[in-house]
Amino acid sequence: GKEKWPRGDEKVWKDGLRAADDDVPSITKSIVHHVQTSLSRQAYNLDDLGAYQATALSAKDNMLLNWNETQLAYTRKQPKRAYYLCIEYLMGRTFDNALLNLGLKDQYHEGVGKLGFNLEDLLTQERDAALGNGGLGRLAACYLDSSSSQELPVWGYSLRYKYGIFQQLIAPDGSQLEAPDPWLEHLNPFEIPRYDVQYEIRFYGQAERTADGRAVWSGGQEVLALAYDVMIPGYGTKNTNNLRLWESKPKRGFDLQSFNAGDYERAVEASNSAEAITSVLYPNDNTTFGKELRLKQQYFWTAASLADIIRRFKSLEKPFSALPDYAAIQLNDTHPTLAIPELMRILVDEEEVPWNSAWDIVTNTFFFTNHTVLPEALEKWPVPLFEHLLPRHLQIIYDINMTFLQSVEKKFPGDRERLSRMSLIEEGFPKQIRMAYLAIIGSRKVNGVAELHSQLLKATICKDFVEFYGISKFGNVTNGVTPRRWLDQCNPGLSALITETLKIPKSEWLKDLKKLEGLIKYADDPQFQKKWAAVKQTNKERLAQYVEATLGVKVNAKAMFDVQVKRLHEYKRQTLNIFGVIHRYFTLKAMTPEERKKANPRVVFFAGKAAPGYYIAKLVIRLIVNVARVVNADPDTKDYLEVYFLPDYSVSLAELLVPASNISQHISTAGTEASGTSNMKFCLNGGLLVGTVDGANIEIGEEIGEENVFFFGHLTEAVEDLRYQHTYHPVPIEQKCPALAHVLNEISAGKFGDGQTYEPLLNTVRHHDHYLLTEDFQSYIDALKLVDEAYLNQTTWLKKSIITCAKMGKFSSDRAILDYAEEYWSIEPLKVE
Ligand code: Z15
Repeated sequence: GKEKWPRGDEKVWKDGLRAADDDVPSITKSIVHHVQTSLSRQAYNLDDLGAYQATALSAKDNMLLNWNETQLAYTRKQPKRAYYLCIEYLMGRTFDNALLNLGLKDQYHEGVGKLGFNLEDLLTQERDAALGNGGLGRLAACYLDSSSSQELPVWGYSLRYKYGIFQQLIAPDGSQLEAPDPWLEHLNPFEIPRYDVQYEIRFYGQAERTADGRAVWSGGQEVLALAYDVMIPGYGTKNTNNLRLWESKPKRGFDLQSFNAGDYERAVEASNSAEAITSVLYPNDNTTFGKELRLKQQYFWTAASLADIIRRFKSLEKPFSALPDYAAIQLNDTHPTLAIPELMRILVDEEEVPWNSAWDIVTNTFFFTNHTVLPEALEKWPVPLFEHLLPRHLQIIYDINMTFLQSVEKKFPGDRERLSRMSLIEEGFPKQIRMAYLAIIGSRKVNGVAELHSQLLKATICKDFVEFYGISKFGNVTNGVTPRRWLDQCNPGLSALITETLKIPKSEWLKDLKKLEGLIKYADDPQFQKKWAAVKQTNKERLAQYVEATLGVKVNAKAMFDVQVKRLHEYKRQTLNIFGVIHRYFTLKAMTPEERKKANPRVVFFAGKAAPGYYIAKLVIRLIVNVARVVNADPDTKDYLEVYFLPDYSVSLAELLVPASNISQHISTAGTEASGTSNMKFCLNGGLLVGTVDGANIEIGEEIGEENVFFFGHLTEAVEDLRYQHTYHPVPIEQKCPALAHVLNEISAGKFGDGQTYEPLLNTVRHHDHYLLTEDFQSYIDALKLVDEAYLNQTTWLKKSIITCAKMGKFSSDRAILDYAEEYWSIEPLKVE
């Protein structure tokens, strides 16, 4: 029979239970306690870092109480849960968000003050948790915030990288340098190691087939996965979900043979190889990188996560056929696709479920989101590499493929072309496994991340699969962002103004963002406009202060702030922006001082990291830095144009930039940016959008009205044909776009430092022009001219800004996560009382 819990005297247990420290005296007591015990320090000599750690530990205690209650409620009520598998979580800082969500910010402010510290200073002691590259990882972070806030039972699973995204340094010549990000070098107050949650993960070895399509996988290397939990508090609720991160460890008694043979060094090396798995985040965004260690990361993570999910399911004592009633597993991009053959392996080899029943369970448990249609980002793994590392999984994939192709043959008899198009194995030397196809056929449903992207998916990558399965397997969930971090926290001035104007508590509109529409009726109100403008001005000055403190330069905060911040990538076309800046510079130079006085002063900010091996992207950074050097030093234009490249873009830097923009640029070649999410953040903070008709820009335009957006450029439908023209009937750039030709020639001629340096970059535009700069440059310049004219009239500008913010309700990640919960995972909110 079952043991009785708790053991011992129940009353003694009950007496030991703590309540949350939510009044100021209890908070200060708990902080002092942590200074003395957890940190083993004392009041004298305590610096900001120590004070931050003790204060964060005290806040963590409060979160833990909620976490415990949430998990207990899940265990007791056994709801269906969703698991969000994402290889990146770009969390940023936790502390401020935790205080906001716990509703304890004021109390902590006061308590910390009593101890002689300033809470705002302590908040900046925290290092960003930067376990992600860009949009994909930040989206996952927003979705966790919304899951807890909407009281949905969702857990995240990922890897606990020892080093997050590299720190970016800019050398004097403008080159990007990369330094490691040792974010764990101090205590991380927000993680809980779970030494009782460990799994053995195997690599390499042999797979020997037994009866009924089963097999035994043995030998090879075994490592341990150790769980670390990160609490995800919800806003205005007790619900606190979990993000479980795996760390790789050598197995105890690891390579005992080498120890016995007296080869101590070899054994230690092997332990290093185990620890290497979760050592570093791969710094590539929107491109693949076929390294064995990356495949090892993917398997290590999905195998540990599945072992954990299956262990939890087994404790319910239900038949495996009920798995889809208790678990939905979201595959975020193809990186966790190995979970599909891994679940087949567990069910068939270990649990002795017949193959067909196992496949039925699998295809009702997984869901797949695609985040890009760029061909270079579609994952394929060479069969020889894969077979060496995961021999049993290759057999399973071959078996899945065979059964699948038989059913295709049945539906489309004799269509050999179709079979080879749809096969999980791409023929060639070597053969490659198409991970996206495996994710599609192994999932219940598939979705894209904005309307246009989901349409393109159905028309391209998924076309054959739509014909095979029918359209209803393929859907769309437009991305969203959390208004807690991306409005209330990063822009407290605007948040307060909104609350005061709507005359409802902020907790209401922050959880029901459509309520922002209540601002529309004030869009013309001069008093309100004045306050709105004042908030923006304060935010611009805050950014200017940061730039002065970090770069040592004074920024003209009266000028329009024009921002493009995102990963450096050719398809995102930071080149278009910097060429536009050069064009503007030449135009200003050619004016008389009198004419110049009528110009709209502008400060252009760039920030973003380039993948360390992405040569062209790094050249773009170099060009921006050197253009900035020349332009900012020119007394003729100084009052009208400044350019800055802010190094080491991060979530925390975004929190300063987003509230300070007058306009932001989202100018990808049409059809290339699946969604974009920073576009949503800028608009939510009343910045206007300059963009192409691409990704979520389109839906933003639909919501806020096209008259409030500066759209330009060719449409997706035109792109294919234009590229064809460029390849087969090229027209010299001087003829096609003289303004752009002039810019390129001046760069070549050495106007911004040695012209030779930039030739490889300039040639991408002169030849092929895959991203169609020559086609869009003139309309881009025209759009920026319209921006200048519109900005001259501050009354109409402010109206646009207010309406933009007011109509962003759709883009809350609460809406997005509820969409996943209802239309995909079939999970329901479970309120923790
Ligand atoms: C990434 O950040 C995105 C897609 C990817 O396939 C990879 Cl590997 C990384 C981005 C998209 O580029 C962006 O358009 C989208 O908003 C974001 O994912 C979140 O869906």
